[in-house]
Amino acid sequence: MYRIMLLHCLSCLALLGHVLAVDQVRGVPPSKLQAYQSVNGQFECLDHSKRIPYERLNDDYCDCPDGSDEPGTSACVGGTFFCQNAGHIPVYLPSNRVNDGVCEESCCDGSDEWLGLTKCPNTCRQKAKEYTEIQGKKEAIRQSGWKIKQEWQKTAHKLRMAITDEVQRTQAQVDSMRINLMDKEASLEKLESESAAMGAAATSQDEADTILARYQGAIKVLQDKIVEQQNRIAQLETIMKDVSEGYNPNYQDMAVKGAVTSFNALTPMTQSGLSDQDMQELDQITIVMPRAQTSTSLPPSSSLSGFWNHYRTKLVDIGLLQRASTVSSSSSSSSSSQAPFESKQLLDAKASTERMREELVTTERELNNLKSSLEENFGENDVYRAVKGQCFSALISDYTYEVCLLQTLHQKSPSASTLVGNFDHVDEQGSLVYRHGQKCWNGPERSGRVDLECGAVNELLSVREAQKCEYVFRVRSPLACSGPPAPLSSGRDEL
Ligand code: MAN
Repeated sequence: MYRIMLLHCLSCLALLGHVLAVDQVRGVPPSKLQAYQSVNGQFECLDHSKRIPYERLNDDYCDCPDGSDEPGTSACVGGTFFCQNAGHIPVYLPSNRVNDGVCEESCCDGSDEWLGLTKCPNTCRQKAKEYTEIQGKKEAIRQSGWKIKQEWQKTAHKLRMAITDEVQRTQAQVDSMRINLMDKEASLEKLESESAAMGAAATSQDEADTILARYQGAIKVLQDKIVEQQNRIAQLETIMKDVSEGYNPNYQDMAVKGAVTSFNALTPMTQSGLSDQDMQELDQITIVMPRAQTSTSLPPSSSLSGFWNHYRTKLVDIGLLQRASTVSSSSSSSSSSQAPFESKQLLDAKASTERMREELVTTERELNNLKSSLEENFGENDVYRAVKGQCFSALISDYTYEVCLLQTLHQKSPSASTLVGNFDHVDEQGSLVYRHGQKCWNGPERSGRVDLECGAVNELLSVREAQKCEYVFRVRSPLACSGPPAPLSSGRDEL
């Protein structure tokens, strides 16, 4: 429509363009005016690609490839129009909004409709007033948010210091635990070799037990035979005694006389090989020495080995056991599969060494957690560290959503509380990323992102499910408030 009307008004447009060119070129910011001055009646496109007669500036025909000859019309595709908005904030509009019959809200001086197709009142004074009020409120919020954020930063600094101390303390603890463990392992190793030696002794003991049982059986049989023979001899002795006392020497029986003479010449019978005391000892040494499985009742290893030596000596003394070397060498292969002997002392040492190892692993894990906490991105001056665990919620549509800073996100209904995610990290934009929430039916695990904007308090503004089970939380918080704005630099287009 503008083009049709323009055809009817070409002469007045040319005139207007020429007049404006003297002091100000329409649609051009003050900072660029210099480049729009006529040089020998020519305008040089801003990309220096060509020069055109000055009258063709803003003539509603696009000459320059970069569109720079039509800053005040909609002739060039993708061009921009500078709206000065004196007294308020200048803006750039897409050039297709120029003279389109609509008063642009942002162009409060009405200069976008300069052709007069629509009458646009200058509302910049009112707009500036409203803007100042809004800015004042925003600034007040920024200030109080910033104040809180600075407090949080101080808290975060203290927390960091405390964690740093804790790292040093835990590191020292880990170092000394490592040394203690090394000592402990060395003494355990010593105990283990002692125990291995003891195990060899225990092996000899097994052999000895077997031999002992065999000999004990044999001795008992012999002992019975001896008793039987003694009884026979006693009977014969009685017979011979009767004969020697009652025979008739007058018969001159030489055989009887010779037997009686030999009987009377016999020395009295000696004792059997084993005395009663020997037999008692034999019974006593049937004690079977305890093995590993009954270790809790074992005597201390030193007394145990003493006992075994005594036991072995006794067996050797009474001739039931060969010297230890011959027994153990012949028996070592048969008992090699048995469990090694372990004293209570060794078992205790093993258990306490294992405990020390476990404690060391736990403390090392704590140390690593502390160290990685110090390396984590907790935002500007570590500020997020101070707000961990602060929770707030809002009822949005069907659910109450809860944000726990640096901890969890939940979606709650009267009947259920669904974990949207556990805190994972702070992304490059400063948003809090939560992951690994409850799995969606037929979908992924829930996850969420918390976008922050400046506010005097923590406040959940909105939640949207950007994709199924992926939620974006909009939160106001002092966390997003910045310090005072930098002073305005000179050479800006604002007035
Ligand atoms: C629940 C809510 C929704 C989600 C569906 C997925 O209804 O958690 O936000 O989209 O489950 O099944």
